[in-house]
Amino acid sequence: MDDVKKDGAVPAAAKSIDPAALEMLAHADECGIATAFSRADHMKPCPIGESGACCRICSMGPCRLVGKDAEQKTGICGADMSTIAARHFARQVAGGVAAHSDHGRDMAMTLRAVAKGEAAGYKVKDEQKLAAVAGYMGIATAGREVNEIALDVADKALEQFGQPHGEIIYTRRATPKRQKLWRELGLTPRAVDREVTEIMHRTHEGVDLDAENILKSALRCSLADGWGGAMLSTDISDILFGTPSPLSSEVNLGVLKDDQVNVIVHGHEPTLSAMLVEASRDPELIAEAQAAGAKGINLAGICCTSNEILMRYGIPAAGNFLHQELAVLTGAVEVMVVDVQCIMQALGPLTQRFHTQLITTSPKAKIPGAVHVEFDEHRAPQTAAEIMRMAIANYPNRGPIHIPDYHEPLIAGFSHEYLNYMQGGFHRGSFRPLNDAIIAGRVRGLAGVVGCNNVRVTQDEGIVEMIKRFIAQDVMVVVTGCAATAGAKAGYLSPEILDSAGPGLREVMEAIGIPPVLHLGSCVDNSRILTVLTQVATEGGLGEDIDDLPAVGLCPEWMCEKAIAIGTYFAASGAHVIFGVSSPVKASTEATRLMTTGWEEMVGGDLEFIPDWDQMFARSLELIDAKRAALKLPAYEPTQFGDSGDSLYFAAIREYLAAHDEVETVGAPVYPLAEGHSHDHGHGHSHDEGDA
Ligand code: BF8
Ligand code: SF4
Repeated sequence: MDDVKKDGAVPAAAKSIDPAALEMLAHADECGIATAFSRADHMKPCPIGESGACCRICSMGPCRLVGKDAEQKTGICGADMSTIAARHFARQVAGGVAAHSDHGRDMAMTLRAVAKGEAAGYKVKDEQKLAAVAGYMGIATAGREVNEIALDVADKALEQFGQPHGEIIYTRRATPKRQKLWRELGLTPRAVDREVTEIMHRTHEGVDLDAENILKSALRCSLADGWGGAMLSTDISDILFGTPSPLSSEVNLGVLKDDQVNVIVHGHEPTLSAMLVEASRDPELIAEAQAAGAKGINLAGICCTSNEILMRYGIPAAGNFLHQELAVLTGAVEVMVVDVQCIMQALGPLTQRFHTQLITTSPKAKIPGAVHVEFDEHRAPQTAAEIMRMAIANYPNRGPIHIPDYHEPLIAGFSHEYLNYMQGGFHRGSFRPLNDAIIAGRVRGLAGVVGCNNVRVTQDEGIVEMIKRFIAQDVMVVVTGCAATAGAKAGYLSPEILDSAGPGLREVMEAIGIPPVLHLGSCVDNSRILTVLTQVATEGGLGEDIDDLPAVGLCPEWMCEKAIAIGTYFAASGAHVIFGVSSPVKASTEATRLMTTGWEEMVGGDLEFIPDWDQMFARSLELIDAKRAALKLPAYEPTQFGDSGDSLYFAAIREYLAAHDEVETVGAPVYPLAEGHSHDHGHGHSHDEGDA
């Protein structure tokens, strides 16, 4: 780590903790092919921009405030360091909010097309979720057809982006205390587009020149993401593709098959990729693949598109953000289909060195070197089949392949709904068991480990270190995005990991029947964490709001603006948030103070940047334990628990499942899920009616 930070260059062995990545990087060197990892060695981050000390808002600059007295200097217009850093930060928030929310808007557009019967191949898959969302939105459901309700939900969702009056409706899902606080502080977001536009206006040259005020508007804008665009995106994806429930799959580059047509989906949206899932299982297309000499069609994912189809269909994940080039380097990928976000332009020239065909699908995201097959929800199944045929036709063009033999089993597919169900049954879902466990000290606290990969730090190291240390210390962990994939690649989402958990945590997880590290989905699904925390806060015994909870949110390897938006909305929702890598406002003591102690006083949460893993972990426990103390809960005492473990019980079930297919496991612990066992809960656990 230290070598990493000093000169920006990373020694070969410290580029990743993932052996598959190291093997592929060595292979890249042998082939003389550059990757983000090697380019980073020759591209040091600009220390002025990195720390927030560079302003390029107008053409009198760029103004760069440097030197020992940098904080006493100003730009040509007189803007000081705090304004420059805060303005840049706020624009990062706006960029992230725009990205997540535009994704959410597209989901709403798809739902609208489905409701109007214009989107062949799609339907409302989870009617219960539709009913729940209609409930949040005040839309009547009694005596109405599914598509009628769906149309109203889609239109209400679309209103959240551009409504001229009112507040974003999902802010009502926050605790009453939080809603009141936001109103008093003027932080309740009004409409997504308005908040993003307003940030762009405020941070234009010569408008908002008060760092505190700028950062306050960044808080409000971020809430339009967490409780707006992203939350809508999650909900509508659940409505269209099913609310996730646990299933098993595999992760890492070893999921690519040397004898099958490999198709990788990469990006963020589930819309087209869900159709590709269907196409990959279409007997006619499989027969065509076989006629081309392959054994079948193998679909795998990268980044959050991967998470979307892993969570709902069990499609394996080939890797996270920094695996995108490595996947192409295997030579075994016939087609890489991308939609939006986190797609490296390097894929264009890289795929041209292999037989791999890069296919862009969004009118918003084209890449030189790619073929563009535009996705249109009105003819999605045809588009998916067309793409599959391109992949099949490309199979015979394969050159030498190099697939690293690493693939880990994982369990994914957790949702707020499922956790509710696991803890109380469908008709009396609750978080009581978890709350009681936290109160008793069996579970010390909760941690969300989320976000990206970043070549400036060792790939996956910070994420995996945090997960490992947290569960050993009886802190229950939820993961999303590339952090979830990182944890999975290192084996922390596998059924066996219970043994690495502390005694209290293990006892509770065995009792509830969930693992200590829960995969909650893609990055827009961080909204699921807001929902979970809100329910834990309102369940009773742990205060009244998110800022009372012994919980912390970490983004050890953050890379993009979306991560900044997420960190900010968690802080605005009352959570303590710690990011790694480096602080984008480091150059300003005042901006740093405002986002830490300033925000803590205002909203109860804050955003800190701690690049050192040991310090990050120590600070996390300190924050968790301070909340426990404030709640007057017993101090964490690991030796008290752990004698009532159910390992024999679990071993017996595991053995049974290994020998029996198709065993219904909803309502039973997810741990012993047999290899490859997954089933479709798109209808919201309707088979559990007897549970009332
Ligand atoms: O939205 S974690 S690198 S893939 S931004 Fe991108 Fe970061 Fe990965 Fe998912 Ni999230
Ligand atoms: Fe320089 Fe001010 Fe222009 Fe920024 S807005 S570039 S600080 S003159």
